[in-house]
Amino acid sequence: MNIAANPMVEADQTVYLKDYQKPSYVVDSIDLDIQVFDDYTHVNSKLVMQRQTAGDLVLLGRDLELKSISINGEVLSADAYRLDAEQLRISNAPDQAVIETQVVIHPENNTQLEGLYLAGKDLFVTQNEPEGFRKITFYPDRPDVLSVFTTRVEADKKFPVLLANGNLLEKGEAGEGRHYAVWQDPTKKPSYLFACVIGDLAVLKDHYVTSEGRNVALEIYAEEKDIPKCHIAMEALKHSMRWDEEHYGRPYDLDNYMIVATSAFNMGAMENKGLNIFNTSCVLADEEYTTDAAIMRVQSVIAHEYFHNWTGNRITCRDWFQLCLKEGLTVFRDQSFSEDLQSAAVQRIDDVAVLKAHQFPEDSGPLSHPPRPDHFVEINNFYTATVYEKGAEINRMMATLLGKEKFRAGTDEYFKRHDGQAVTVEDWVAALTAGSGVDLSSFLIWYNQPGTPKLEAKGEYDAANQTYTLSLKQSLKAHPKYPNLKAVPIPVALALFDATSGEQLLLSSDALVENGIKDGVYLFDTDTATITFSGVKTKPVVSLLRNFSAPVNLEFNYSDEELAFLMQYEPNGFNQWQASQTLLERILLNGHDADIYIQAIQKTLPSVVQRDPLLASRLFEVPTEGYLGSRIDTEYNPEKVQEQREALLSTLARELGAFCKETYLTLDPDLQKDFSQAMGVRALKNIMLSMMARQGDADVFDLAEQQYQTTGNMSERLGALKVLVWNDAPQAEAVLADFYTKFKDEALSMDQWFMLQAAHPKATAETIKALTEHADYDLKVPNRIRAVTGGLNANPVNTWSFGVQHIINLAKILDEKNPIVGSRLLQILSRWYTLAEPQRSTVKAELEALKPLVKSKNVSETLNSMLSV
Ligand code: B3K
Ligand code: ZN
Repeated sequence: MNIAANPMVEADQTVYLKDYQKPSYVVDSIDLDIQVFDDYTHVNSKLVMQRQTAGDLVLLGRDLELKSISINGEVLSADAYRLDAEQLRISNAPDQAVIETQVVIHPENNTQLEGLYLAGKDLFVTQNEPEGFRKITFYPDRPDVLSVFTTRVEADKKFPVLLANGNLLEKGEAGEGRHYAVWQDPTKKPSYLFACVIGDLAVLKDHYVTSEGRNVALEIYAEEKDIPKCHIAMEALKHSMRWDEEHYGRPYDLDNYMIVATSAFNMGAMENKGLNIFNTSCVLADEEYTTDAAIMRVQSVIAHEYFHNWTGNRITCRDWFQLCLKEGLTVFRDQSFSEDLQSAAVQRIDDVAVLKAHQFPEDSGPLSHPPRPDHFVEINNFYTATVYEKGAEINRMMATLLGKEKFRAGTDEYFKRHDGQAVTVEDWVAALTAGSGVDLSSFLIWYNQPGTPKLEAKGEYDAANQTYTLSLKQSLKAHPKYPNLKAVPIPVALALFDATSGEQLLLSSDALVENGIKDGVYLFDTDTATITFSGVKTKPVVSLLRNFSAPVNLEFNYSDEELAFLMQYEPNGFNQWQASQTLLERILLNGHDADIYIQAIQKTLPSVVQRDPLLASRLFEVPTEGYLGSRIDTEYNPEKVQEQREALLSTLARELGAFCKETYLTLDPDLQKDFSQAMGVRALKNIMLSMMARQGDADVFDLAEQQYQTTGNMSERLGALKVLVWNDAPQAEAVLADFYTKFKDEALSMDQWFMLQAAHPKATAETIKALTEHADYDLKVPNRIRAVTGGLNANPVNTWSFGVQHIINLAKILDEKNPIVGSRLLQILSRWYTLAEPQRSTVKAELEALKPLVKSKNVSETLNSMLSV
C-alpha cells in the first residue's frame, strides 16, 4: 500500500509526545548471541523481563524471520502471540518473564545501513540509533528501557576482529574455522547504544589515565592503510577525555574505549557505549589526504561522541521527542571544546554560519518544528539542524546567563540527580535551575515552539540629556500548528562604543544595574522593553547580540557607516564578522553601495591578517549564493543572486587586487606557529588566489599550478586545483587527472575530487551525469552521493534547474535502498516555494509527481511536509 497517497494511513502512523506511556516491562538483562554467516545471520536472545505496569508484553521487531520463541522455558505456539510487521505482542504474560527468541536476519542484503549490515567486503557493523536494534532481534526497542547487555559474537576467522560493548569476558574457537568473543557491558543502557563489529581491520592503540586513576585502553580500528591517519583522532580523544574532566567533572567509566571507522555510514558517527562507530570522514585526518576543515571536523566529532558518554549515555532520553536533550547539550559541549582548539571567534563564526545557513531556513519553511517536536511520523527525519544546532543555542543562552560557575553547579546537579536514568528536557532545566539557584523555566518555551524570533531594536540618542535609549521588540511568524506562541527569554549581550575613538564606553554600574544588565548581558523576556543609558556624552555606536548571544534575527537601524565602524573597532571577532556580513547582504540583496564596505575591509584586513589569519579569511568571505537565497522568501531568482554576487566579487578583485597578490606572495603557512594559524594562512592564500584569477592576473595559473605541484597539504592542493579547474585553465584536465592518479585509492580525497567538479560554476547536467556514471561513483556509499549533491548544491542556479531532476531521481532510488539518506537529500529542495514563477510551478509539479511513487515513511513524511506550504 502506498502510505503517502493515503492521509489516513499516515495519520495513523503519527506518534505524539502527549501519548507517552511507561513501558509495561523492564528488561533486567539481555544475552545476545550473534552468529554471522556469508548468506544469513542467526540471532538468539534471552531477555529477563519484569512487569512494571499493566499491559501487554510488547517486543518490537522489523524484517526478522522468527524461528522460535519461548517464555520461561515454554515454547510459544503461533496463537500465543500476535506478530505483525512491526511488533510481537503477548497478552497475559507472567510478571516475571524470561523470553528467548531465535531469529534469522540478512545483514549482507541490508542497504539501509541501519541495524546490523555489511559495510564493505570485510566488515559488518551496526547502527541502532534510533530504531535499528529492532532489525537485529525482538526487543522493547525504546530509549527508556535500560538493560545490561552480554553479547556473544561468532564468525568465520576471516573476520579476526569481533567487538561489542563493554569488557571482553572470553574468546575462543567455535569449530569449522570459526571463532567467538563474549563481551559484557556493566552499565545499563538502552538498545540504541548497542553495537557490534565483525571484520578484518587494523588497530591503533594508546591509553589514557583518568582523573580517578582508571587506565583506559584506547583503540581505533580502521583499514591497515588508514592507520597512520588515525593519530589526530587519537590525540583528540585523549584531549576530550581531559577536557570533560576539567570542564564538567566527568571522568570515563569503562576500561576501554573503541572507535571503528567505516566508509558505509549514513551520518557522521555514533556514540555506542564504549564502541563508537564512525564514518571515515569523521575519524581519518591527515594533512596530505584531508582538508583543514575536515581535520577540525574530526576533532569536533571525536569530542562530540566522547561527550555523549555522559550527556546521552549515562543520562539518556526518555523518548525520542527528547532528542535535543542529548544532542543540543552535546553539540554545545563540542562547540565549546573546539573554541579551545582554534581561534574562538572563528569557531563561533563557523557555528553561527551553519546555524544561519541551515537552521534558520529550516525554521522559516515547511519543515519547521520545535527543538523538541511534539509529533513525528519517522524519527529519523528529526535529526535536524533545529534539534542539534538550535538545541545547542538554547544551552548556550542558559550558560551565558548563568556564567561559568553557576552553569557548572547546574550541570553537576543534573549528573547527580539523573545518572543512570532516561529523562526529559524538563528534568534538565529543573536540575540546572536547582543547581544554579536561577529560575530557568522560561527557557522551556524555546524547546516547545518553532520559528526564529525576530528581534527588532531601535537606538535613539538624546544629546540634551546625554542619554541613549534602546527599544526592543520580539515577535514570531504565526505557525498553523502552534497557535499560542509566547515571548522567549533572549539574552542580549551588548556594548556601546565611542564613535570617534572606537573605544568601548565604560558605563556606570548604577546604570547597568538599573537596566538589569549583568556582565554585559540584558535578559529580554517580554514582548517589548526599553533600556536607557545615562551619561553618554556623544552619540555612541551600539553592538548588539555580541558573540551571537541568542538565535534570533536581529533587525537594527544601523547605518552602513556604523556597520563599517563595527567591522573595524568591535574587539569581538564574531561581531566584526557579523557587521561585514550584514553590510555585504545589504549590498547584494538591497542594492547598497559597495564603497563603504571596500574602504572598511581595506582598513581592517591588513592588521587582522597578521594577528589572526583565520579570522581574516572569514572577514573576507562573501555570503554564499545558497545563504543569500535562504534570505529571500518570495520571488527568489537564483540567476539574479548569482549575477549580483559575481559582480561584487569582480569589484572586490579589482579594488583589492594588489593587496591580494601581495598577501598571497608573502604569507607562508610553514612559518606559522600552530595549526590554527597555518590553517588560516592556507585559507587566506586560497581566497587570494581565486581573487587573482577573477581579476585575470597573468601569473595566476602558473602560481596555482606551482602551489598544486609543490604542496603536500590537501587544503593547498585543492585550493589550487579549484582555481585551475573552475577557471578552465589550460592545465585543468592534466591536474584533475594527476589528482585522480595520486589519490584514487583514498576515498575521502576522491570525495573532494567529485565535489569540486560537481561545483564547477559552469557544471551542466552532463557534468553531473558523467560524475554519477564514473566507475568510482557508488550509490552504496553515502559520502560519495553527498560529494556530488553537495558540489551541485554549492551552485543554486544549477540546483534549481537540472539539479532538481538529479535530486528527485536519487530520492526515488534511495526511498527503497536507503530512505534515511533519501529523505535527507530531498530536503535540499525544501525551499522550492520561494522561487519565482515559472520555476516554482515546475519544481512543485516534479515533487508532486514523486509523491505516488514513494514507499518509505522517511521520504513520504518529508515530501508531504515540503508540499504542505
Ligand atoms: N547520535 C548519532 C546520530 C544518530 C542518527 C540516526 N539517524 C550521532 C550523534 O549525534 O552523535
Ligand atoms: Zn550527537
